[in-house]
Amino acid sequence: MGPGGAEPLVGETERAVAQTCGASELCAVQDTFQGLFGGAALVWEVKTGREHLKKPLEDYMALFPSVRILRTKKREGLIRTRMLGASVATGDVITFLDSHCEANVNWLPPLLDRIARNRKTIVCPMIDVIDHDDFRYETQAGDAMRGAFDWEMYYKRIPIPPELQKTDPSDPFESPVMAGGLFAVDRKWFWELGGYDPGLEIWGGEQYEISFKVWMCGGRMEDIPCSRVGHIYRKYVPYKVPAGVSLARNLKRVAEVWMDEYAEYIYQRRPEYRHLSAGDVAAQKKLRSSLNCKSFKWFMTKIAWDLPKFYPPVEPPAAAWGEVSLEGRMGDAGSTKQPSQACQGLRPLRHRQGAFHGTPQP
Ligand SMILES: [Mn+2]
Repeated sequence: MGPGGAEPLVGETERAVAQTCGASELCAVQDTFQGLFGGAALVWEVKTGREHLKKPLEDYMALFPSVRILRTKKREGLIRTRMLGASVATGDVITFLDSHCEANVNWLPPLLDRIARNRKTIVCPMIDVIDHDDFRYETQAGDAMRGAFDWEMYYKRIPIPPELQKTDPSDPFESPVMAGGLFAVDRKWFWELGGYDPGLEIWGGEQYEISFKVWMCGGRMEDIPCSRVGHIYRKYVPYKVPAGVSLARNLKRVAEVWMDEYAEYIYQRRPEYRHLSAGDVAAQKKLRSSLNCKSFKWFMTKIAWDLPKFYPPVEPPAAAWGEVSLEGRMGDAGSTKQPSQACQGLRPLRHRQGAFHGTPQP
């Protein structure tokens, strides 16, 4: 595993981003930040008009000899940019973070521990909320919840069902899909899984792709309550998406490669996806077959079995609707116990106060 010394380094580099960009522009840095243990790399996409990401950044990073700055030659989007960072990584474990994160105290060892026990486990830290406007830090509503999606492929969070609840709420728990792009993975396992689908453009759908893939192809995924990373949920997306690129295309790629007959449930809700071109997915399908991956039905039956209770693929008839107390459940989850003393050394970075209001953005 990577040296523990990498942890403060990553914290510093993230703070460096804040310093470099100035408080008001921290969230304007879209480019992907990669923490690579046994060294760290910052991967920057080509940008114009962001002078603070040029020489000032190079000068600051010179203070951290193990950090390499890579720059893409053209706009690649976060997915291929992450792959570039991963391709130069040499450590046993790769950790991906967004560029607008602040790692909390002792966030790394609880992740590495789970990978050391089972190298095919992808692990996600708990994502805390850093407010877009004043940087205050707090847990998400409900804190520990499972990652899920509805059948338009919007990311959702659902309560941990009693069957999967641990006696100690600080214990890792299984999650069907990750929230975004904050995770650690055994480097070789990441590449055995083919990394991300390089045909995905800019942003969107990649968290489903990697999640379905790891579950269906012999691995597993966990959220780790003792590992906490703050993330700025932005109010707006501070970059432009090139013409002709759409989230729909990415989602259709993921559906076509991984979701089997369940893709139909998406097309029923989003008919415009049905005839959209997803590009060439032959290589991805071949990967799926060469890894001998299980079916999406298996995923829905064994891993995300609780998801249809909240987001049924086939809407129940009107008689079965009514007040199905999702709100009540959310309220219950809002009072979720905090991680116990088992999370040694875990302290909030800053005083937690106030409530988060805002529309989460990538
Ligand atoms: Mn983000």
